[in-house]
Amino acid sequence: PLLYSVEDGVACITLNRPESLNSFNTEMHAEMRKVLEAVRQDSSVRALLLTGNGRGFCAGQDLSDRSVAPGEQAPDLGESLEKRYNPMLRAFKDMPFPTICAVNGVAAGAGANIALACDIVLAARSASFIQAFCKIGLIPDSGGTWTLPNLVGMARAKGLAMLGDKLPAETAEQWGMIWRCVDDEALQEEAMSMARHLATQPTRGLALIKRALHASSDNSFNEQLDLERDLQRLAGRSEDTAKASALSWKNAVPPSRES
Ligand code: LHQ
Repeated sequence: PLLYSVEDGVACITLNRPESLNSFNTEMHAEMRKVLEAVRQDSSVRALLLTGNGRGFCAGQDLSDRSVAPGEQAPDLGESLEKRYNPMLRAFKDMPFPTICAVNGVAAGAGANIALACDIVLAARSASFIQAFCKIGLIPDSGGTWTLPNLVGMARAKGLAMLGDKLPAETAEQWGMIWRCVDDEALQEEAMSMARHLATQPTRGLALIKRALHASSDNSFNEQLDLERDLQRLAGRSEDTAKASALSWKNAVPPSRES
């Protein structure tokens, strides 16, 4: 259910159940867990690119998978989040290098929020985002209740989460929910070239940027200044910064990575 490769410092994960719009079943979860562990362990990886095969990016949970589908037997969906989705979302969020998502088509339910948990989201012009949860009586999960208000503000987060309307990629870009939308045929190449570029950059510094930005929504301005002081201290002592100062700020520097 997944395709996985590593090339030029870029780990590429492709969701590969196109017949069900790459929705997550038990097997895909198990494989994703293994692949994310492999990505973390592979010190040659300096950027991660996530995309989907076929006409959709990901339709979220596979609703035909009876172990988690909402139905008569009232399965414990909290357990499904605890065991499967939450570890996956934490893994994406905490990767010590940039994560890029190329949203090739519709991203619905957990699929939308997995995409939005990546650092940089590029979407095909024909793609769309749907917080489909409300239509089946659920709340946005996979980090959506944190990510959405952070990205688009509370008014739009509530509208998206409570109406469940399809948001076209172009509107998502206008709202600042994603980085950019690009022509469908250019998506994979642009996403790959961005991932390759990021993989050549000072990876440790990029990981520290992520940490600081993620912490910002929980911190006051003063707390954030303290965090910037601490992280900048680490950044300033890194090999990359030392090399950059020795050469010139404009020169490309070989990146180092935290394990
Ligand atoms: C699917 C799915 C799908 C299986 C399309 N499953 N087959 C977490 C923890 C625990 C439990 C519950 O949930 C969660 C998180 C969640 O993600 S909840 C939200 C789950 N996702 C949804 O509610 C989205 C359901 N899908 C849709 O609303 C539509 O398929 C969208 C709007 C995504 C796309 O619509 P269309 O472009 O019109 O395509 P389609 O509906 O015709 O789907 C194509 C095929 O994919 C179709 O199969 P078929 O054999 O008829 O061609 C669908 O049955 C299948 N499919 N989503 N989630």
